[in-house]
Amino acid sequence: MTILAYDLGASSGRALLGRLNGGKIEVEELHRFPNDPVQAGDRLHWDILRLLHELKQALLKAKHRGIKPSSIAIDSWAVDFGFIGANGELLGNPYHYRDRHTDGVMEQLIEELSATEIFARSGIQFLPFNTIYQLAALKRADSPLLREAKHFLMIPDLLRYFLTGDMYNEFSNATTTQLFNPVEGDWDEELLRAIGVPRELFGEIVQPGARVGKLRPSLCEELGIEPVDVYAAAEHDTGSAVAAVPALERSFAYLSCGTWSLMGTEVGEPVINELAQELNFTNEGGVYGTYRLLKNIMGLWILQECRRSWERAGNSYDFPELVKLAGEAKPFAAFIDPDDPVFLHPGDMPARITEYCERTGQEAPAGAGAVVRCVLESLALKYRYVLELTERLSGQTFSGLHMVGGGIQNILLCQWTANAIGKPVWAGPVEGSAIGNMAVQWIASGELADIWEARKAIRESFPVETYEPEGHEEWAEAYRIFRSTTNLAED
Ligand code: LFR
Repeated sequence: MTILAYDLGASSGRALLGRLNGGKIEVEELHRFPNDPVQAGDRLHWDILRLLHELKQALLKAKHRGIKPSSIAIDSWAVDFGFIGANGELLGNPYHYRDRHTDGVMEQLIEELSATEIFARSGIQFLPFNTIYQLAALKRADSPLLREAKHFLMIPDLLRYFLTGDMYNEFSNATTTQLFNPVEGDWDEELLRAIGVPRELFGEIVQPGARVGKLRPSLCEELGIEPVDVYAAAEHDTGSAVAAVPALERSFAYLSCGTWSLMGTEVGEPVINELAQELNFTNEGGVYGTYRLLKNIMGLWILQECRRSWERAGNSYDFPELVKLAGEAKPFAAFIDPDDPVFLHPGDMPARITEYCERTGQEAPAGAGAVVRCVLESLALKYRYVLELTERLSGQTFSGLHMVGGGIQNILLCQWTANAIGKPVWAGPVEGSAIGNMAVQWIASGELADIWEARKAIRESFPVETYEPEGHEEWAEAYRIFRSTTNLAED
């Protein structure tokens, strides 16, 4: 039996086929496609109908190969959404979370409600693009979308609705809105009241593993295929990625490495206290009652944007080339804090790195190799910082770090992370989110017993590369300089 997982990232999407064979998982890429946001006028949008088109292309490819998946699930990046109107149709095109319409809104809402109140109700870290601030921004701008909206659906909810005709809000993604109250286990009416968005827009919350419909008859007819069961996965890609961490021990640290770097640990209960708020950690809902106590780190986004800038200037590099140039550049020449707000929005990243270095009294890196080296070393050092915070907040000590996701193909980053944290890195699997998505489908259909059996199967099915730390002294010294130039507080 073959299952199908759709995993949509902020820069590309893919459809993977999965099979379970004597406890071993086999995956195969069926379809891969770019996910290019579109600037239209003043707003940055997701091309949601193009994404739906690509989901259908995957179904057609399966059909042409004579494959009928027994189930399907979708995961994607978090926080973004669309509205459905009274006639059941999508209103407008979903905005991209990096759009500037939320500028300043988080600060205003904190002023009105207090950070303590928002954090106590949601347990979610303060990121300016969280759904709560996007909705508040729409309300403040008196958006016609909000006036006409009847249903709020997050990106995978929306695509799933297009596929099945049924509307549900999936739990892991719902938590990222910062409007879900994990203590009450439902949408938070006070926060919704505070932003002036009607509670009625928000639907029933379903858990990862719930069966949430079948491909709708009109779609089956259009594509000439049979109906297939659709499940909710952990529809937040990070939730699926952490489900796929091949850990043997119950307490482990992970880094889900893609456009974003998400670092933290899995916990049984949300950690909502003063320290978590002060360190700006989040408690995102996960699979089977777990939460992810983690922190967002800007991640490979900065390099993706550098690459686009160089391309616009007529210099095209691919990633392996950039990593090679970085390996040849001078070590520890300049540092940035990847989480400085100047790196959040799309734009000329090399110029922003230069400005950052000038602002902090450093010589700016010159040339692609030096820039990439600066970014990768800074990321590795920021990982050490956040790992230390994770240990402090969770009261645990980790013997190493699990890395999953596309970013682990960058072996320099994996090695430098091991060097920076002074502990081994275990890297794999690359397709973490898609595999975690599949694991939940197999658990739902009874083919795997639970998440621990799934993690064991993942461990036995995919290569996990170990990186042992090297260069202890130099990295310890670099960390000291990184902390003082980037002004990161002492623990
Ligand atoms: C990673 C991710 C992060 C979320 C960010 C924005 O792909 O889902 O977890 O904070 O994208 O949605």
